[in-house]
Amino acid sequence: MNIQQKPDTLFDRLRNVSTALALFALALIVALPMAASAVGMAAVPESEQRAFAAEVAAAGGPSTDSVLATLAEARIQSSILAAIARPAEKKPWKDYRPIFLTDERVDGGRVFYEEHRELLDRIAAEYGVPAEIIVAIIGVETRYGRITGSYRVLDALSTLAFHYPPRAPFFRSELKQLFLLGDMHLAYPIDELKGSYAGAMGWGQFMPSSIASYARDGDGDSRIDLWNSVPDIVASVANYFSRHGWETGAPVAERVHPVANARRVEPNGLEPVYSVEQMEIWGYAPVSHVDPQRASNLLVLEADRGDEYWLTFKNFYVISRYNRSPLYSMAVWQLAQKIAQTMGTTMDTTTGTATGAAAGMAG
Ligand SMILES: [Ca+2]
Repeated sequence: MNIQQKPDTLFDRLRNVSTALALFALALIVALPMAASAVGMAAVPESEQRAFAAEVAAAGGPSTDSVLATLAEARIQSSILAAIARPAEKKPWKDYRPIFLTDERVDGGRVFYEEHRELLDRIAAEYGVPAEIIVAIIGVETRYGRITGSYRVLDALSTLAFHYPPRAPFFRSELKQLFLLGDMHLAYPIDELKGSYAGAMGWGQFMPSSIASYARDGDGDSRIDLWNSVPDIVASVANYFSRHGWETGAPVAERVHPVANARRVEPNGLEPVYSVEQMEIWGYAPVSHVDPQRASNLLVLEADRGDEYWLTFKNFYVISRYNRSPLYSMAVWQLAQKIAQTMGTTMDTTTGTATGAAAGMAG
């Protein structure tokens, strides 16, 4: 759910979309008659809209006619197609890190944490996910709720579902889920919802499918409001991590200084598939002690002073379920550590949890 990206799998999928396909989609939209843009979804064959609407109705959503009426309000936005066609960030870590690890964002996290301390510590204990990880996610996604997206979600999802062939099935599914969510899961009527150009919503930038699967009612009013209820937002992010397998008290990542003739590790990726013991044999001994049997993987970051080598573990992988970029995961984790530091707690890198008198964490 990066800067303005969606939660879950989207970012990774986006980065894999070829520019050629994206430009093809853009060409299609540009080729549409002006009138089509002006009147919304008119350029989509009526049969396709009707089939979609009938599918939503059959799945227990609003009636076919109601869905069609809402779709008629959707506006195709060439700016959405342009945004999604933009090549995914290929910045090296040394240029990516400064975007998120700013004093302003760290201080914003401290303010947010202090303001909602009781809630955050309670939710952290309940879900077994460190409070500063939850705070960091909200900070990276939306600057603590300040930038939640200015696109109409209906426009975003309709545009991408019906006019972006490379990812149409995914966005069609998300649009369908949006209609199925209903009033209990959305703070506003569908045609008034605002979000990212990819349709991600609220302080944690949840896609409709993530709201359906992971959103939680944190304040007990039997509704889920990811725009206005901080308890709902915090509980939902914590639940997202918990449900994706966050290991309470387990490490996230650990620096390594490889030996000169360290073996190349390939493939390497986000999934922890090599034991720490194996990595040590290959020339990557962690700086601090880690259980030799713990599963890990190697991450190499292009930093200011040359390459940085890291062993990453299951919890690093879990962060990446929010956004498939390893840079994203590292930024969230380091921001979380900095926030913990400013709170007078220290996020122990060997346990992945905050410790200290002020932490108040049960996780
Ligand atoms: Ca609620």
